[in-house]
Amino acid sequence: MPQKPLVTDAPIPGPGAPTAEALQAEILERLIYSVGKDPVVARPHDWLEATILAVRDRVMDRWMESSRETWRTSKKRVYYLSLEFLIGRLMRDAISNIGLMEPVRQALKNLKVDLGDLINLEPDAALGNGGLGRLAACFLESMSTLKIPAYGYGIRYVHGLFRQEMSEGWQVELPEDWLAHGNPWEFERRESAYEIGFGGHVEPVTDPDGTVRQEWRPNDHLLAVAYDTPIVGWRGARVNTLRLWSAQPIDPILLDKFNSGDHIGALEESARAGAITRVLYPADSTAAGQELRLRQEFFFSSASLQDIVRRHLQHYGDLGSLPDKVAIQLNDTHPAISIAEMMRILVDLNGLKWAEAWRLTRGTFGYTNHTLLPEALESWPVSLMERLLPRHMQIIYQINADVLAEARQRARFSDAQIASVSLIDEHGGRRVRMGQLAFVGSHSINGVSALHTELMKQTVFADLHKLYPERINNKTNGITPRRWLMQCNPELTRLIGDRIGPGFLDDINLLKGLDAHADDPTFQDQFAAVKFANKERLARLIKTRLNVTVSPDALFDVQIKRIHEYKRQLLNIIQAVAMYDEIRAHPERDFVPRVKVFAGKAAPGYWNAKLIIKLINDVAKVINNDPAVRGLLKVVFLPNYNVSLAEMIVPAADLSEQISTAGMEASGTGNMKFMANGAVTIGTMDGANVEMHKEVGADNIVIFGMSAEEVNEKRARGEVPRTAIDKSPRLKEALESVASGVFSPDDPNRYRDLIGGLYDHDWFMVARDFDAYEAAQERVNELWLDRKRWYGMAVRNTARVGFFSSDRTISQYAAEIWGVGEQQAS
Ligand code: B1N
Repeated sequence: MPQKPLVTDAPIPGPGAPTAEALQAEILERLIYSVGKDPVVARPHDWLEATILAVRDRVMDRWMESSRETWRTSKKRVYYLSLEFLIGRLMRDAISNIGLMEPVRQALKNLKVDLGDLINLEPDAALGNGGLGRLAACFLESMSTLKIPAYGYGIRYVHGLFRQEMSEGWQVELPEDWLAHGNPWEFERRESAYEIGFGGHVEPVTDPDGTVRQEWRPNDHLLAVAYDTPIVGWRGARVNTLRLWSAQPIDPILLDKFNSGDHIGALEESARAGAITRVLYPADSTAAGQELRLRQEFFFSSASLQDIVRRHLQHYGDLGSLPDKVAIQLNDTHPAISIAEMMRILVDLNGLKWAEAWRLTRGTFGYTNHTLLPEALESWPVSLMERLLPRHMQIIYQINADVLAEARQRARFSDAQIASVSLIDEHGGRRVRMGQLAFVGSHSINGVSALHTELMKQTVFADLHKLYPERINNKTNGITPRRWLMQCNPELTRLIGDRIGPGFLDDINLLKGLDAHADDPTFQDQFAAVKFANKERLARLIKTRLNVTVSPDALFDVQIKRIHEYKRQLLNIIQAVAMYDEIRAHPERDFVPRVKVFAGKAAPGYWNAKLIIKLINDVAKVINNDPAVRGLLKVVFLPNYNVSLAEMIVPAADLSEQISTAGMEASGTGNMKFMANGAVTIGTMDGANVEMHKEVGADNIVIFGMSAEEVNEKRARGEVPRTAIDKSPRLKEALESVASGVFSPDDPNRYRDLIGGLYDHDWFMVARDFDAYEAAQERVNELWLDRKRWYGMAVRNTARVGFFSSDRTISQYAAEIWGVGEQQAS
């Protein structure tokens, strides 16, 4: 039976939407003339490359037109500087955004190739760790969709985030190799190469007119070479550029050394340069404290700023208009050294006066903070900075002197307040605080959810906020509905389109129209049928990957995200143990069948996180194989969580676990993806959950646990968790069974310390939130059994997700921070 065309396949405006036949010819041409393969012997990767090249061609005209238009109209440009871009696969995104899904599918079918197979063959570009990197990718797509002239600047890591495999339930890290088959999306720009220096010394030089300048004379040089990838917006609205820098040696080989027989030494410089962009640091919500990381940060900041300033000068001829034509957004502090580098470029290289340069810098930069976790706040030893970036260290001292003088004179700060706003941390070894540097050098500092922004004002930046009260603002995160609804859930998209018409594709707020259908039994049945089909698909994947059979009739209860103690996967798995005990204790009773799905990577050096993965797998093994469970509970851990796996799991979820200790998850964005796909959230009042609760209404979300304030109080009082455990027999039993080795008979003490930590201090409030969590899970069961009630909630979640579109987020950045583009109602 021919498939009804996807609603997302509305052709892009303008003449000449290509037919399947035309696309077929283009793909063939690419295969023969660019890939160099005879169709008779072409392998799947060859077809993938040919298809990407053909699609890329279809984007080229718009790309060039976008850039021409920005030049012509002298529009302000946005530069999004991020050490991470977790873009995932690009082909389906691009094809869908230019409205060619069905013709490309048909073209390939004529060539006896399956588009779905090719989509799954594309490597998943994992140039990021988690939410922060994925946010940058959603923002790029939204900026193109909203026709905002923008560049993403990042690093072209040869190896993205490690591949995760399981060895007897333990995480093992293997190198990721997304470039193994080449990258047909990118254009190498040898002409856009910049010299980057490190080390050396600073020398005062006297100009002919008598002024004295500081000149940095680095003793170590390398090149930053640009690689450009087009990022196409919805319906091809605009095509922006993701520009990634690759480090290369200035001299690829030292011939003298080579000729004298030192063949390895001759390549040393090349290897040292290459090391800078070789691997992504696998740290998530932790500061990576390595010299190489600082080198990465400076390398990429310097290359990006040189490029930005060159482009600006080329068009406008002077730097005075920088804040009017350029907005630079710092994605966390990772590119914060850019503040000092911009000052160096303006003062040392372009002869601007210090005060003027500072005004221009501040007018140009904005800084987004993504975490309050103390261990994630970046700081670098002064000694390291002096050695690697001596001129920048001088500049930082100068900035600091100015800020501290202002704090003393204008704001009459006490010594304690001075110490807290200082760019130099004097406790222990002296260190440069990158958060403080980013703050003072920016006109806007934003948090990523309402709660997080409030806490920023009260905690890390309390004194800087007093000094500059107009700077902190909130921009609640969002996700692109193209990837996270239309592409990953085409059946739901089709169903919605059939009900309320296709307008929501262009204005996600129109999803609100679904509210009126939320209690309609026919619509509920259709919604449930789509969910069921997605669950069947996930069940097949679980069977193939893990050889575990799960029933799509069960409630799919999903927690997928980085593994971290504050995200509390431990709370979830302990609850699974409690449920296991309950099922066995009551063989006569009915229970709501559940499948608990986990996925996520642990930072390689984070022992407890890795232990939690092992615990999940140990518990899974026992529960999944115990006939006494009667199939009422299954636990699965899907390895190698990445964007593509998320696209598969999210549409199949009934329940979304967003259970971080309140006050610790800055925003979360997974929560929004589940909401879009009609999962009900069980969550704490943390991060963006607070705003989800407001948008979806208290009846359509299951909230539990302590508030951020209560967590704070309990911690301040130094209250011991033991009483909470003693008061909760079910928790006690579950903890004792884990601690005593019921799930780890091969090593009964494996979890003794992990569980012991819950008795001793329980920083993350696992024990003290347990009873509330269980009660909330009980409530979920009741709701699930009332089918009408459940699907009413599910539909309302999808209907009310509009606020969490990254189009809304980006419109707010554009209007309130960057001063660009048409404004869009939020
Ligand atoms: O950024 C996301 C938020 O939705 C999450 O709540 C937040 O945890 C995440 C050091 C980080 N904060 N900090 C990081 C990443 C890498 C690294 O090296 C810190 N990631 C977040 C988007 O706002």
